[in-house]
Amino acid sequence: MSQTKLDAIKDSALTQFKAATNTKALYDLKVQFLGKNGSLTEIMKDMASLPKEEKPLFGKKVNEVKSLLEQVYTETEEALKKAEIEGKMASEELDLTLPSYTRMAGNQHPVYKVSEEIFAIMARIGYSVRTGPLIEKDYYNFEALNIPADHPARDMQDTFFIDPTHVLRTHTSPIQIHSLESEKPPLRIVGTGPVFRCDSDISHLPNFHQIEGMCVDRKVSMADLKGTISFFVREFFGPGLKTRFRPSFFPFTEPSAEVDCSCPICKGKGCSLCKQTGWIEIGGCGLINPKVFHNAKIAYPEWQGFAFGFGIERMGIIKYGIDDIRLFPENDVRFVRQFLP
Ligand code: 2NM
Repeated sequence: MSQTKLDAIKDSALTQFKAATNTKALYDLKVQFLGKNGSLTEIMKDMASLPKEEKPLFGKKVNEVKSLLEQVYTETEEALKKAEIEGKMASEELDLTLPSYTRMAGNQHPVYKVSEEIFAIMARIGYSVRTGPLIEKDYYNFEALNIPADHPARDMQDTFFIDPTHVLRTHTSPIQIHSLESEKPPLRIVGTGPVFRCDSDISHLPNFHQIEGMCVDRKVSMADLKGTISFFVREFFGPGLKTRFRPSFFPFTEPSAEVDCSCPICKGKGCSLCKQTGWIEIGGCGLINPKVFHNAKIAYPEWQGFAFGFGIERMGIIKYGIDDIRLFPENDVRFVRQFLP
């Protein structure tokens, strides 16, 4: 009886082992026949009912079947594994000659690079950097700066309004107002960051960057302003450059001036950048209007000050000979990578 059963198990196992199509199915069969609760373990329990003299022989036979099945398992497993690997190799073709993915190195944007250069120069004469919100109350962007309600800059045509009392700041001057309100003079700061104007053509971006310096101290004159800007221009563009101040008007400064420097490209001889004039306009400046101090509750004339402003893209255009301001927001790596850190 036990012998017949053993033969049946052996035949069934061999047939099924050979029919297995993958290593997983084969392993499941191994568990089924040779495992801890498998058929062969079960049949060993039958030995208890055998006559004593038959036990050794039957035990031997079970062990023979066990060895045989283990051997057939190992061989079948090897064959299946080989077939599985070959199947994978055929279906998952890998072209080792294909160029790999490359990871491009990052690069400082020229606006960032020019900003850092300017901060470093101004830090040497005691200026530290301030930033501020991009959305400002009408008051901080215009009113506090003595820009009257009917000023053209306050028109919808020139300014992005968020709602009737909030704008995207059109200059970084509101940063100076916040500083005047929250810090105590003497002050030497540069306010910087993006600004926004409804303006877009080949030489104007709706979103560009500014840097504005402000010095507030007990006695501040136009001479201090000219000395500071001349120092800055020589440090930024190179030694030997001249600076020129032309009378102008801003509501927040009195007197006010436009700042020109001798053309750093042709050194004043005349070229296309300076339109043959030898001079190039880089920004504006002036002595802070007493009305601005009054609005910010700073005691004038005990405290006096000067301020100046530059467009960062424009500084880069002049220093590095960039011919189109629209390259700045385009973020083409071929442009950006020409300004290594
Ligand atoms: C400019 C030109 C002239 C300026 C003035 C102030 C403030 F808040 F102190 F009054 N900040 N920036 C200023 C003056 C900016 O940019 C062309």
